[in-house]
Amino acid sequence: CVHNEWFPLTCATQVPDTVARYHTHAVGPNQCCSAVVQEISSPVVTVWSVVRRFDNPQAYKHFVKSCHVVVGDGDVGTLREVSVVSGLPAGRSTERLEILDEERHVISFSVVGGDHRLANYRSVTTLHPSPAGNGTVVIESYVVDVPPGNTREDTSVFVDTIVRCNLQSLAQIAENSAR
Ligand code: A9S
Repeated sequence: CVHNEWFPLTCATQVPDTVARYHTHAVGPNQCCSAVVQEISSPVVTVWSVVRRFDNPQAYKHFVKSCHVVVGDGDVGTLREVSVVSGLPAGRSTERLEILDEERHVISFSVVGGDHRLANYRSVTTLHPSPAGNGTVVIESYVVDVPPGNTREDTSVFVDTIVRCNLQSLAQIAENSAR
């Protein structure tokens, strides 16, 4: 099934169809999907300069201890190996760059391996100029398998929390870099 009912609910701004398309995921019977929206008081170019660095997720993702590119040079298909900070139910994650659109400000990656429970995770992050002023609206949506023994609800609460943390950290970094 294709799931995008959240879209008009979580995004107060008018988003063009070309953008909505990126957040429309095919969701399998044992998967869940959700999205997080974050307002940032910095221009799109500033936020994009942080988000576009597939080789440097630790710049704003606090759960990432280190990251090494294993194959590729930043184009689609590049693989990174991420080490996770201690205290999480994971040690490492192997991730593939799926979309990097420098004009539309879209980045997407999928999880292709690792020792965690988020199998078949895929996210899409898009940046939009905020309608009021020179800020940015970030939309990050994802789809993931519901791990055995968990509910769809557990899974989206867990993942939404991580994504919200990442986007709040992104906001702080982008807002501070402008000062
Ligand atoms: O890295 C992201 O953009 C988003 C998420 C949800 C990452 C999740 C994670 O890296 C942990 C934080 C380690 C949590 C993975 C792949 C699995 C986890 O269990």
